[in-house]
Amino acid sequence: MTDRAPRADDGPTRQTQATYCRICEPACGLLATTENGRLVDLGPNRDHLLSQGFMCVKGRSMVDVVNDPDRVLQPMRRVGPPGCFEPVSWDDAIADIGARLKKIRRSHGPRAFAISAGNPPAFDYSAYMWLEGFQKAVGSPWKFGVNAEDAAARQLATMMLYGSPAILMMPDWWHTDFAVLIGANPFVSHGSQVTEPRVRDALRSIVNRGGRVVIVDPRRTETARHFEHFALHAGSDAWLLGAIVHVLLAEGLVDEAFVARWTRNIDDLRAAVQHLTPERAAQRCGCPPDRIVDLARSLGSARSAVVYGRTGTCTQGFGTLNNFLQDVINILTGNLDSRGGWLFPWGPVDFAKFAAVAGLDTYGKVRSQVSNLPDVNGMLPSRALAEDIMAPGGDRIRALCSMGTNPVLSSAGGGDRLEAALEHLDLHFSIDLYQNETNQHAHYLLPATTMYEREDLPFMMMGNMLRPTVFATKAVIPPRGQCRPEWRILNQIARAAGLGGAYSFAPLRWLAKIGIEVSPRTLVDALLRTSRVGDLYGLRRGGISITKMQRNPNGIRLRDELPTGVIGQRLRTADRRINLAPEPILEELTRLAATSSPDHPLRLTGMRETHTHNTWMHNSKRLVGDGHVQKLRMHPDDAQAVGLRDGDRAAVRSPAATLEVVVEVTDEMFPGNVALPHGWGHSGGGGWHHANALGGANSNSLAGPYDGCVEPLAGMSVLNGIPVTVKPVEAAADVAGGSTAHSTPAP
Ligand SMILES: Nc1nc2c(c(=O)[nH]1)N[C@H]1C(S)=C(S)[C@@H](COP(=O)(O)OP(=O)(O)OC[C@H]3O[C@@H](n4cnc5c(=O)[nH]c(N)nc54)[C@H](O)[C@@H]3O)O[C@H]1N2
Ligand SMILES: Nc1nc2c(c(=O)[nH]1)N[C@H]1C(S)=C(S)[C@@H](COP(=O)(O)OP(=O)(O)OC[C@H]3O[C@@H](n4cnc5c(=O)[nH]c(N)nc54)[C@H](O)[C@@H]3O)O[C@H]1N2
Ligand code: SF4
Ligand SMILES: [Mo]
Repeated sequence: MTDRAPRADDGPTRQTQATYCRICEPACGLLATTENGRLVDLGPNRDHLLSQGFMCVKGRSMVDVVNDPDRVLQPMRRVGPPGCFEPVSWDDAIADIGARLKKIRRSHGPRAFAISAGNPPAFDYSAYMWLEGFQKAVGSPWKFGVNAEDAAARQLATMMLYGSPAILMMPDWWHTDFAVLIGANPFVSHGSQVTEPRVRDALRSIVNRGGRVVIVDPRRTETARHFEHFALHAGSDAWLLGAIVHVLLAEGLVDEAFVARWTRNIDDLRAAVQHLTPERAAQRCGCPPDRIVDLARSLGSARSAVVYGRTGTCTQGFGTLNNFLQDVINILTGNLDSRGGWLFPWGPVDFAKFAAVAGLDTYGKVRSQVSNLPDVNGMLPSRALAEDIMAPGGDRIRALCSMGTNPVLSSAGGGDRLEAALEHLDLHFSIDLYQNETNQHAHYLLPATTMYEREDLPFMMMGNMLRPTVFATKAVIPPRGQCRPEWRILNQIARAAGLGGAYSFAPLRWLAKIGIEVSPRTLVDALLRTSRVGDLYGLRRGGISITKMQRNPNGIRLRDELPTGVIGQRLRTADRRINLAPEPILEELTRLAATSSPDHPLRLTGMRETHTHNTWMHNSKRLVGDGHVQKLRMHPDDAQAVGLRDGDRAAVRSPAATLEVVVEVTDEMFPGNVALPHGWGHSGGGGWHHANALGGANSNSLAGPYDGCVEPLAGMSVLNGIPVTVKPVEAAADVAGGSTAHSTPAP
């Protein structure tokens, strides 16, 4: 460890320890300062091999979360209406949950139980593994989560192309000559589905080498301001991407040798994009056709190029098609598996193989009961949870374990509906740091440790790095109050329910029944030590283990760049080729052609802000001050057309609901498009007081239900390109009251 010895002026127990942040994907190396066992500061770590001194304001604000007086620090049992809880001992809570789960499982079968999983536990090396184990131990097929508001479309496109939804392709930004980012804002998000804390430097390096970076976005974002901005209408990306493919094929800007060796069905693809001319696409995108042709030619002629997309193109009416076409551009131009292009990931553990062995690389293996929405990588769209709790007939969900999630605000399609449905559960226990809008409806709140109260390593992120590096941390402080790590809570409940433990593999559950509890450390250490870079328990000198990684919290560099020329080993399709024209994609292209130009005035998109993080960091005043207002961004022309000025209150109306918000008039918006940050509208009962007081509205209430609010292939929630009208509040007769915190269903 790099702990330094205390100095005289430090006071007796002031210590600094190298650790890392687990709020978002860069996993920045940080220095944590503690005083008498209390976390007092988090600062940048210049010696960390990946972040090299970078950290953001959210990372530092985690001190406020750890020490937050509003945190739940002991188990709580519901004793009245939503949000009404009293303390209970761990023993009583676990015994009661176990007994009730056992009874429900016996009377109604394992299908009466479901998991609801959120984003933060994905950053904990053990939490998701144990949740999976708990689900397997109960024997339930149902895991709901926020993947359909995030990455399911990416994963499904990857499965269609390369044979597994668990392969996560990487943009080689450190070496490319031409980068197109579509629907991503890494200067704010810090990069997603790629772990690279120096993402700004990586993108700037392209320009410094004489290359180009083009940001395709309806908003002139914080990233777009530094590079070339290509503005287009929200939801029109499939037209743009399809037209680029059209031009590449029409003008022969294709790596024929690569395409002949590794792909099939290029002629079917050619026929399917025939109608996607730059002229037709330009009409839909709202941009000049020449710009599309220029972009296609630049991509086709660059020495190396890579198209990368993220949530902006995933959470759309054509999310899977968008992702598929992005990759087709990388493939046709010879940039797949080639330096500076779109690369297969590399890490100690090959996640695609691991997922295949563990049976996790699924699509449509299970479907939600009422709406028949498919799982992707084992996860069902969160929007289906409410209706499956209320499902008519005997097969409804009666018991729920939710962990680190807040779908009342984060999920599309009706927080109100979900809140009502949650009241119908016979058993609901939540493992979280806070009482939030969702778990205020639970029967039990079980307090989890924060990231600084547990040992950890970036297990999920290890395979997403542009510069593969491993590191691990010890706990920085002991658990606050009675908080426990998620895996331990799940093991204890599984045992109380007579299931042994929360293990995916039956032999481990049997061992647990006779009192032998295998820990996450033992399991993950075994995976790492026997991996391609593992120490093989002493047989390979220089190999890794968790102990060695904890001794090197600044990182051990495994490679300086990702490998290329590995496609032969990495494709998981049956014929070891890429099908450029699978049937579902051809059907989506037909559906795209049949869409008409929208007749509503405006398209709504989402956006992220530097100082906010989904729904859960709004209780930190350092991050979100008292004066913070959630604002709808609107172009001056659009605002003027309906008589709105900066700071006015406006009614935003979608086919699903109407919200009242404050308008920010800004020419960063592409005319015809408005943007509203998500994660607001807090009403978490006695939970996070500052967040509750901040106001704002739940943007996801606009996202459905209405006809066309779900993408058909991956079940994506349409969060970008929602048809809306915006009017001054006094002109909108259907808005109730003067509060921004409530939505009214559209008549
Ligand atoms: N500060 C901050 N950072 C975060 C988060 C946060 O909440 N706050 N959340 C984290 C999480 S969970 C994730 S998944 C990542 C997400 O990482 P990103 O996807 O990089 O994050 P966003 O800022 O949502 O970027 C999406 C972009 O898509 C644009 N967009 C919207 N609609 C369209 C469209 O129709 N077409 C195109 N081309 N673009 C469109 C938006 O204007 C926005 O700029 O961020 C992570 N980082
Ligand atoms: N309109 C719109 N909606 C969106 C998005 C969008 O771009 N637009 N983005 C979507 C995306 S990408 C995501 S990832 C989701 C996020 O959706 P969710 O995961 O449902 O919500 P979060 O706000 O991340 O909050 C999760 C909860 O985790 C708790 N938590 C924090 N740390 C820990 C921990 O260490 N352990 C445990 N057990 N709990 C913890 C917090 O207290 C909080 O209550 O939102 C999605 N919703
Ligand atoms: S960028 Fe993400 S990982 Fe890095 S300090 Fe900020 S919140 Fe933490
Ligand atoms: Mo996310």
